[in-house]
Amino acid sequence: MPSHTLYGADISYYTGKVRAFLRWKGVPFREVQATGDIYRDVIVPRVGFPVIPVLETPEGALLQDSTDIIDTLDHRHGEPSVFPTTPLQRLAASLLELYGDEWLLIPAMHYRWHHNREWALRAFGALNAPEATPEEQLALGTRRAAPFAQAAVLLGASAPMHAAIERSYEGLLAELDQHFALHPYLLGDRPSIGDFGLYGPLYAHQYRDPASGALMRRLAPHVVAWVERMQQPPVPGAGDFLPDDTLPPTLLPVLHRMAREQMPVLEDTARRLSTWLAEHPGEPVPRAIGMHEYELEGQRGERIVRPYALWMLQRSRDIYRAMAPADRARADQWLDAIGGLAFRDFQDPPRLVRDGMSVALAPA
Ligand SMILES: N[C@@H](CCC(=O)N[C@@H](CS)C(=O)NCC(=O)O)C(=O)O
Repeated sequence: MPSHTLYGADISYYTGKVRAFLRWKGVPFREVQATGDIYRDVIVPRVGFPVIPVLETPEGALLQDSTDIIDTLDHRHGEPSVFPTTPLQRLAASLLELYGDEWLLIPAMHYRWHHNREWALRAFGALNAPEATPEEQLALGTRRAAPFAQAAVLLGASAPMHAAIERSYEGLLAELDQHFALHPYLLGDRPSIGDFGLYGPLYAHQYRDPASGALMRRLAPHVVAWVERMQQPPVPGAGDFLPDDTLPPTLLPVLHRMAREQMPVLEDTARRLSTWLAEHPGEPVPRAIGMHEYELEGQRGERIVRPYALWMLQRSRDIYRAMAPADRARADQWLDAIGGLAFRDFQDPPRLVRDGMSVALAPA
């Protein structure tokens, strides 16, 4: 079968997500490290802005955004799919993708830039200029990584929030460790889109970055084993989700955490985007529309308002809204058990499409 090309990097969150998916799905691909030359010659001219991962199909088409890449290839390459077909599992997997993609950015960026900084600067330099000396790489990495290091704070990891972020992350590790002691993947013996969403941060930052990896090995050996299973699936394409649309009880604390931490931010993001759209008719939506408060472990911080997250949420809301009444009743019971009332009653903004790293109004 002709090969795909994945432009990405070992240190990149969303490249990790896509790479693990391609391996599990058995899609042939080669990976090209996104060096400075690749950004200049391939990514920026063909995508229009600097970003990874980017996937080139054997036909020469470029796909950008881990979510679109996985949606497209999962569909194109057929069964077995990473999207459960039963309603509750499908919804839970989608919510966990959203949690991994958008919320775990906070601990992932915090640990990288506040506990692994020099290592990360060198890694950025080595990626950009593989042939340069270590000193040149450190200097280059320091320049190239500046926006990413600053993003940690913009995403919510200002100094007064550090302790809360670490409490929350260690709590999550403990919950996931209990879960993975009993199940190989989130929903049984097969990885779902939720696993790939969580894997981005938990592999590319929290397992690979040295200080974070040591923490994970100390606190959560079963999470480490899951990361390693995801990294090199023992048998690609094998395994099933739990029967009868079962959600393992050990997943409830994780979903409860998601509902508690991320859902209020999504609600406020929707309110702010609706206001912003009314005040800026016809204008392109920026990646961030101001700042808002958020709360973690009882501590209040500030972060940028990210409309993109609402496009991800819309996918979960579509699954919920399409449910038959009996399934919806089961889903509501389950959402009540995880504190998910805000999701049930979510005040959806106008319908959105993805527009690069932001969103646009869906065509009427
Ligand atoms: N939602 C996108 C996010 C891609 C993304 O943020 N990639 C990072 C590297 S892991 C990047 O290139 N960021 C550039 C930027 O934020 O300007 C996806 O799922 O692919």
